[in-house]
Amino acid sequence: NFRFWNSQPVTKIGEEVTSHGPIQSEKPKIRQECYSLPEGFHWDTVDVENPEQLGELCTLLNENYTEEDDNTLRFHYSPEFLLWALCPPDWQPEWYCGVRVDSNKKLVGFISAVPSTVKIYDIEKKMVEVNFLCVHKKLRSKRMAPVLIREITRRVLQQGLYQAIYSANVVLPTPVTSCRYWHRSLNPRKLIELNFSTLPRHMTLQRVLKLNRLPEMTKTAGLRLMTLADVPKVQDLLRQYLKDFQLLPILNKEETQHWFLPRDGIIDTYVVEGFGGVITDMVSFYTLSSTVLNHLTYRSLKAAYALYTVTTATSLQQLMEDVLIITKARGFDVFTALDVMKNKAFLEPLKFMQGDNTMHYYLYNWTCPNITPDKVGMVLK
Ligand code: YNC
Ligand code: MG
Repeated sequence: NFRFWNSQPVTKIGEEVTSHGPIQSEKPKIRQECYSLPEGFHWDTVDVENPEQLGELCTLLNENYTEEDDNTLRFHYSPEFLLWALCPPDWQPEWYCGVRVDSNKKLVGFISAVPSTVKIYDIEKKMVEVNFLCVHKKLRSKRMAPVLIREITRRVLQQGLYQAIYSANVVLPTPVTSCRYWHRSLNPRKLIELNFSTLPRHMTLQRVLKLNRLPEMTKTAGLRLMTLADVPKVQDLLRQYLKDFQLLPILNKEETQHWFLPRDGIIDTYVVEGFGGVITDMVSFYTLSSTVLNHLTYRSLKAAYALYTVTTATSLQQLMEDVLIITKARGFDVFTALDVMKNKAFLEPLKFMQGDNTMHYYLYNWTCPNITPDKVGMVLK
């Protein structure tokens, strides 16, 4: 197996790695023409600034991006969310690579890349983050994914970048790290009724509700939403805090603003302002809702996903508890975090439960020793 991946510059499964660096020469021959698609399909770059095309991308993802387990929940990507995820500073129009059906022009395949500077151990590299690889459900297992991956690679190489970072919940050659999802119930009754969580055999609903109860009020003085004026301070906090991890993003001002400045229903960042206006701590999360299918009571599930938390003056556990209180008050049903950075310190004390999914992180054309989750300072969307 891994017929495709074995042909790519990625670490082989089981390979012992002690060195750091690219796998392939940095001046590869770059093919001038697009890779060939099966008969009946053609390439079409998705113009995300065109609302109609962005809408088609939302539809493709909303109907095909979630791997169904039992057909009850599916992610709901809004156009605004996709603009946030797909258009950070220096985004390239050619990197939204779509596949359409010749006859009816329907969008049935997609892959994207956005620019990102990543530090891996001691080396900083300008590369891309690849995301939203999607093939329509009716076209699965036809080797369309490898064509999409080759084509986005070609388009990235053309721009003079030779590495990529990406994540998946499947095992491929070869994860640089594998992190677990943890979930904190904010609305346990609803999560149980939706089968998102199960009532432990020896527990009653009443006990679960009591166990998950949160204080009414937040404890951290000076906790408030980030504003535009906070961008330089948030950038500094992140740089100082992340530098000790083995995998981290290097963010300039524009990128810090893009990824952290609050956008309603998409990205939230709270900061702690101390005496004299110093920003001592920050915590950020993004919002991704799911549509609930075929349920009498509920139509959607609102989830928050932890991004970066930096503390210098506040206790990490207290800050995260405050965020749980805030997200609960704002109508979120669940708060999800990975076991990256220092998160392990608060997950169990704050009653997060380990989820079933693993997020494997991968590097393309880069090899380095495996990184443990507590040394990971980067969260991919
Ligand atoms: C996956 N998630 O192993 P082998 S994550 C990468 N990422 O190849 P076919 C994947 N590869 O084993 P299907 C993958 N899933 O022969 C499968 N593969 O070597 C590999 N799901 O292709 C698989 N989105 O077309 C096999 O499979 C080959 O029809 C089989 O399509 C797969 O965005 C997929 O989970 C995932 O839409 C498109 O199942 C489809 O099943 C689907 O026969 C639901 O493919 C949505 C979903 C994936 C989310 C993501 C990150 C993608 C990273 C891609 C790699 C980027 C490399 C770097 C490029 C730039 C380089 C520079 C410079
Ligand atoms: Mg296929």
